[in-house]
Amino acid sequence: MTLSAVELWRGEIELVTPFRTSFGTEVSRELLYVHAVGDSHSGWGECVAMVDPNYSSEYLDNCVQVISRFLVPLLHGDTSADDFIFRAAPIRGNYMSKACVEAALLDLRLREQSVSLAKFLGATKTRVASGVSVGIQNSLDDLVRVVGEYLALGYLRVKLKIEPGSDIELVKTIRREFGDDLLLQVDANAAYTVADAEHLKELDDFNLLLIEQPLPEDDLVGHIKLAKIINTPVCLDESITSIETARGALDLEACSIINIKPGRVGGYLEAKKIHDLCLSRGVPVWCGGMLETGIGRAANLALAALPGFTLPGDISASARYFARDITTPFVLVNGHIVVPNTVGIGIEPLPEMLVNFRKVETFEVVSN
Ligand code: NPQ
Ligand code: MG
Repeated sequence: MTLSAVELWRGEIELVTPFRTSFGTEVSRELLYVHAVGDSHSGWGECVAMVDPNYSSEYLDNCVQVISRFLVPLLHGDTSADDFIFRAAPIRGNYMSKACVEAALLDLRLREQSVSLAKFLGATKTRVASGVSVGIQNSLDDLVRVVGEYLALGYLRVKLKIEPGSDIELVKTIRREFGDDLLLQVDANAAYTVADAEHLKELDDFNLLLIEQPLPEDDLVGHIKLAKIINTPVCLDESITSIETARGALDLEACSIINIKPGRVGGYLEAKKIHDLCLSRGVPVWCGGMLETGIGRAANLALAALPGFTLPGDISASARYFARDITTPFVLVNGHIVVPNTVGIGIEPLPEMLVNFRKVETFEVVSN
């Protein structure tokens, strides 16, 4: 029951279709995995950072540095995920780096104890309702076609990426084409300012579930003002990095819904705390996505199976993003994805996929 080494693995998987958001277009997913190797088991964690610091200030090369220089040295043979998070507290920010080390350690420790991550976190569901995040398209016709294809596959909720100049018209068109019963929401990835409040108020006519992160991540005051002006519920993504920022945003009514992403808040333990806070206050939460491969997707499913996750999230089937996932692919069954219930995160990289990846670092871990 000892952690003996930590390996960092890197690679890349092409996306089935380019993904455009207000901050850029991605055609492939560059990946970083942490592999926590023990004497009897091993665990995997996926880093959600991107190559460039566009979604947030974190980026992959920096995560490799932070993990190597500051996080791996905190680990000993018997370190638990809790111990790790406690010891990592003096390292500021760097949520995505902490989260993937924590995830690998959790997977390892839960395998040693023969417990699933879902059970450990307190899951109450065996399957999770699946939504899809639709990138900005070249035309309204393309958007209608793409949304129609996802609905035909069974996705239960649609999220449209928006940006200034490409917003009200998209929502109006999708509502007209697919009707009032479609669960529909939008995500701006921080592309607006509070001066756009009256414009965003035009979304009020379309009965959206929510508008996600309309303003910059540090503009909490702007979100407070906006939330008073528009009727569409404001949901925060990038702004929420911890239980403290979550509590503050809710207390100040900057948002009424939270998108929980374990990578963005420093791990699954923090994500559970935010879930528990929101559940106690009757605030709906849903699980976001960062174009994870099967490793991150499996762990997110365990989290999204908690009782407070009452809105369909961005955990789509593997095929939404990848022709070949690093793991056995996750598939949609009647608009849902089954939560893994075997030990740890319940899945591991396929050897035939891992051969296309590079082990870039190996760190020996001292016994105690
Ligand atoms: C969001 N994700 O909710 C994000 C942001 C995002 C599923 O909409 C490569 C890697 C490209 C991660 C683009 C979804 C990405 C990415 C967007 C994350 O805001
Ligand atoms: Mg978002």
